Amino acid sequence: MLNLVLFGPPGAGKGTQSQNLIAAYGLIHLSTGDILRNEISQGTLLGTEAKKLMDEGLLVPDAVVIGMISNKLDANKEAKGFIFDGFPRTVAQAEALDNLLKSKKASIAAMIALDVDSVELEKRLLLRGKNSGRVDDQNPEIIKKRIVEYTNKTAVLASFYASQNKFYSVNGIGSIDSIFDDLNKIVISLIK
Ligand code: B4P
Repeated sequence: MLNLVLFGPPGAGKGTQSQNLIAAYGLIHLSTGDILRNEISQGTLLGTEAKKLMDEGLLVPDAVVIGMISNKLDANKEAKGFIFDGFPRTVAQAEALDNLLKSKKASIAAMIALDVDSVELEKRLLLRGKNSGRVDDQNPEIIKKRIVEYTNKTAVLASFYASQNKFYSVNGIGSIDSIFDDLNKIVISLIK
């Protein structure tokens, strides 16, 4: 089983590169952002509560996203592996993920970070906000708040996975194809 965590600040290209990795390796894509947006579009109670936080650029409570991931792992018992996109985002989520995978006799092979500076992030997210209508991508103040949430709560996960010798990083600026080539080299080295 090949389990990868794609890591990086909001707008780094995690969702974009996940699509390339799925096409290449047949992994199941678990994006907590997409799952939450799906709950919002279906008007569930969870979605209504999550929307308030997401629109403000804040993280959704750990227990909510850990429960969602646990359900998805149970629903995909035959998977060849998973790409975790936007999860874990806190140390509590990373520890919960390790425990969930351990109970299935599996583990994370690597966390791969996409390295992108905040000027480029803001530019990408505002552009997506214009095209997609995503509320959290339209306001520069909300985008800054998301980057602060990342710096305060998520960036520390690089050392969490580095301490397990599972941390890799690639330059996330450049063409989507050239970034994928760099990601792919790491994945090939992992499955050899
Ligand atoms: P997410 O949906 O995870 O969104 P993201 O971080 O903004 O996106 P990503 O990095 O995937 O960027 P993408 O490829 O789309 O989170 C949204 C919110 O959900 C969070 O703020 C939080 O409230 C909540 N949430 C989600 N997971 C959670 C968790 N685990 N715990 C708590 N709360 C959680 O790329 C962005 C843009 O850049 C796209 O338009 C793309 O086309 C463009 N792009 C990509 N690569 C490019 C390149 N190489 N060059 C130019 N543009 C590029």
